[in-house]
Amino acid sequence: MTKHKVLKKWIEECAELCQPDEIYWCDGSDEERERLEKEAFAIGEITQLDQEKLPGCVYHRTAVNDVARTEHLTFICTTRKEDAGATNNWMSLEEGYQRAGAILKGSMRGRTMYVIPFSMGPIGSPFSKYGVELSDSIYVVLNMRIMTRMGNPVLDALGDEGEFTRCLHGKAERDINKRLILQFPEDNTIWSVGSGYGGNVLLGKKCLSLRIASYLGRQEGWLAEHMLIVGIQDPQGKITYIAGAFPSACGKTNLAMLVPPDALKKKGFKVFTVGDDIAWMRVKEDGRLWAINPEFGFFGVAPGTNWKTNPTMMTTIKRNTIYTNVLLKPDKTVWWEGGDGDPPSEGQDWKGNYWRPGITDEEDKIINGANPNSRFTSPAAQCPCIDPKWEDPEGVPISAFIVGGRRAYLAPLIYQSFDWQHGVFVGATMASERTAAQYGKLGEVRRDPMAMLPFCGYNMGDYFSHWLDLGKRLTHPPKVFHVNWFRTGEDGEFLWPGFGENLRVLDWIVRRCGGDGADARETPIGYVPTLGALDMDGLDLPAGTMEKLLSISAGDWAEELKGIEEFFAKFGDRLPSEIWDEYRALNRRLGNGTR
Ligand code: OXD
Ligand code: MN
Repeated sequence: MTKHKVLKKWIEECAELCQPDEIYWCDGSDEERERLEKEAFAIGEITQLDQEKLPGCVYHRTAVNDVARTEHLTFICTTRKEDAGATNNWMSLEEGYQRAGAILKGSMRGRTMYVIPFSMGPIGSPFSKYGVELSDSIYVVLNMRIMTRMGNPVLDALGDEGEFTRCLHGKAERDINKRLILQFPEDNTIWSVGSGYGGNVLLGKKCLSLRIASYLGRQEGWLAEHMLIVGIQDPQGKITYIAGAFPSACGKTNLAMLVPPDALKKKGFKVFTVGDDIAWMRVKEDGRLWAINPEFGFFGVAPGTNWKTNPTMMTTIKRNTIYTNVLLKPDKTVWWEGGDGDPPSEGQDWKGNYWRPGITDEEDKIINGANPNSRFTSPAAQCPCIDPKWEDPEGVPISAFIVGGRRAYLAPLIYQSFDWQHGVFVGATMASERTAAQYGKLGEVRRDPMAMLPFCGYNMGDYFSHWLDLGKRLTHPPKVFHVNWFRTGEDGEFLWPGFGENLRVLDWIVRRCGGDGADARETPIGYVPTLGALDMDGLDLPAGTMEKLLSISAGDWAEELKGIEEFFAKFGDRLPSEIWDEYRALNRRLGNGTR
């Protein structure tokens, strides 16, 4: 199987702890998939869907108390607390191993431990990292086959002594009081126990590709970011790659798969998807930043995905897809709120209960058929607009970053930072307002630097320094832009139509990068398009809308600065002085003198 002594010894140790009845090495073959699916059908872990309408698709429900990432049970385990920093939960290594170990102990009795060798990134790419996940869940194996390159080729690539991230996952009792998601960056190790939900248990994704990888990236001089990667082909045929960071519920996956509006399509615009969630980026000899998507599939939120919001994804998920916690229809197909067509007249909801439209609970509240965080897991290769270079081991060159959030009034539709350092400040001050659909106070601003708040595996003050340092090595740094698709008018309605029309904004970005001098005016917060600078062919907005979308209120920004100052204070002396310089410079440009 493998001659990798360290790997074998580690597996023995984990087996000693968890006491599985059997250990099974996953080879990644199609035959294996079929066999494991059959086993999972037999024990009811997954259900086969209608193979004519949804070929290769299966259905799964997680435990009712286990439907989302549990950030309060997620810890960075480091020797020194300050290395995890103010925005992470911290535990010592000893406490982490001891507490999770006590839950894992003997927890796989009567079960099989699957050994899942996987690669984040194309096997053999200088960007890629290998991991081995041990898990007692067939659902995890089936998901990892879609989300990562998995099986024998990875063992071959690891050879006798290749470095790998040690990932141990045990479902245990799936009791929320016995659930821990632990990252040990100093040991290149992840332990996840007590959960069966994707974000907590597909350890290659958030745990490895963001928390552990961001730590490794700092040590090794590269970036692991919570970013989509999209290629925009202009009418001349030139493709410009953009990476974008957005907090959840801001349309990241939709943006990665944007469909050009007709007028721009006719001109020759095309959009290609490289990734929808994670980007790993390195500075190459040419002084540019190159990116890969380390993942192999999409683990996307189902509700709200439909033929209007994301037709590309709708096509992608018609085959070989795992549906989790959506509504199961009697004809063994699936449905979700904000999906297509009328709701079915009845079905089984995500909890497995009988469901029909309008059904209410004891408190008279409408019961959803699908959990709001229900998901699909689907192979990226099935995406109709997947970029021809998405598996290029060398990655794609990034010309621009876009960051953004939901801001009802503050931020204009688009602005460009003055330079790299200012761009890092813009990313560091990213924030999004909570919507009615989210917990917390409506309209309350959650600061989420680079959308990395729950994913940065080390002190976020050091993370800002790392960005600043990396910029010094770039002779052609990506330009940094901030977008806000969510600005509203006095009536509370969105001013900008969003979705495919966002390409008009991306086109302005591309032109700003290409040096054709797309028009902009300088404002205190950065460069903002002049009225008329966006290509509005085929889109008629009511008079005065563009003015509102691009306006900047010094008063609102003065308020914003107070929130930023409060947030930055958390980082104490780990916040780089350059970030405070940018804060003061913005304050000055807004006409508030020095603070
Ligand atoms: C995700 C997330 O699932 O960011 O991608 O939570
Ligand atoms: Mn994400």
